[in-house]
Amino acid sequence: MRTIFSPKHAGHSGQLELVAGALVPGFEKPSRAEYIRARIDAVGLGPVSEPATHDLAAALRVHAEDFIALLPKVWDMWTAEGKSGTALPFTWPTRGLRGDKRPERIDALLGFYSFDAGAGFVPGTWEAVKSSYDTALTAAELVDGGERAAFALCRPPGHHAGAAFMGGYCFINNAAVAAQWFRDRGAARVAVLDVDYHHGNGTQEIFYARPDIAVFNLHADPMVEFPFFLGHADERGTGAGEGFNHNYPMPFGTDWTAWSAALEDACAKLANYGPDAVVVSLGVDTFEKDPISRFRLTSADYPKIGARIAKLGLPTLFVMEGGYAVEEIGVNAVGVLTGFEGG
Ligand code: OKP
Ligand code: ZN
Repeated sequence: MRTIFSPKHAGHSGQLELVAGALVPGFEKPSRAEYIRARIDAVGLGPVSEPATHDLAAALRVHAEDFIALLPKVWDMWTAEGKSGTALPFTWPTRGLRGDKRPERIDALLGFYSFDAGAGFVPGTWEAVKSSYDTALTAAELVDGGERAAFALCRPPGHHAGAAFMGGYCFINNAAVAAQWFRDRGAARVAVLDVDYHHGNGTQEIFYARPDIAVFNLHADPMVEFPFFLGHADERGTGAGEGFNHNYPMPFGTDWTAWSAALEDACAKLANYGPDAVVVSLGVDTFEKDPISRFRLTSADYPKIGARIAKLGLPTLFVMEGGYAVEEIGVNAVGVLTGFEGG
C-alpha cells in the first residue's frame, strides 16, 4: 500500500491545550506522525511520497467559505493584535448568545468558528493543515486511479471539524473532503467508517442530511467522553439522510470482544449500503495505553481491524486521525494496514 505524507505537518508544534485546569503541551504532537512514518519503513508497507498541492475547491465542497477563508489568516491576525503563544478562543456563541453576528476581532472569530479550545494555532499551523488536506486528496487520487487502498498519513487530524467549525485538534475534515471528492469523481455512494476512540462529530454533521455518504462511527459514549455533545445512538440522520448515520457509543473499558462486535455490525450494514468507496477515519486511540482514552484494545487487535475492513472488498482510503500513545502509534496504525493487506 502506498502512503502519502508531508513533512510540513511538523510546523504544527508546541501548541498548548487546556487539560484539567492547566495549559499544557498538546497531545497532538509531531512525533505521532514520525513514529508512524518510521514504522512504515520498518515493516516495508510500501512507498511513501509527498502530496501534490491542491487548491481549496475540494474543501469548499464540505466546508463554509468564510470558515476556510479565515484559516490561513489566523496567525497573522493574532500577532497583529500583539498576541503570542497559542492562538486559542475563550468565548463561544452558545445558547442565549447570537451566532448570527460574525465578530471582527480574531479572538472572537476563533470562538465563532470552533466548539472547544482544542484547535490552537501556532505559526506553522496553517501550512500543516493545508498539507494534511493535500495528503488526503493525493491519497484519494491513488484510490480513484485504481489502487485497491492508500494511506493518507494526515496530521493534524480532521474528524471533529464541521462545515464551519474547528475543534478537538481538527481544522479541515480530511476524511469528509475525501469522501465528497469520491462522490464528485463519480462514486454513487461513499461510506465513512470512523474507528477513532472519539466520535467524529464533524463528519456526522457534514453528511447528516445526505443519503449518498453514509457514516459509521465507533466511539466512547459521549455521555462521558469528548466531544460530549454529539455521538448518541439515536442520531440516525435527518430528512433524506435518515437511516444513513450509524453511531456505536461504547462504555469506558470496552475491549476487543465488545468493540469488534460493533465493528462487525457496522461492516455488515456498510456492505449492505453498497458504496463505491470507503473512507476509514483511522484513529488508534482505542489502544489500552492511550493517555487520553479509556478503551482496551491491544496491539494484536489492530491487524484484525484491517483484515475485517479488507473483507468488504471495496476501494479503501485510510485517513489518519487520533492516537496519542506515541511510542506504540506506529505499530498500531500500521498494524491496521498490514492486517488489511493480509500480512
Ligand atoms: C481528537 B481525535 C485531554 C482532552 C482531550 C480533545 C480530544 C481530541 C481528540 N484531557 N480533548 O479524535 O483523536
Ligand atoms: Zn480520537
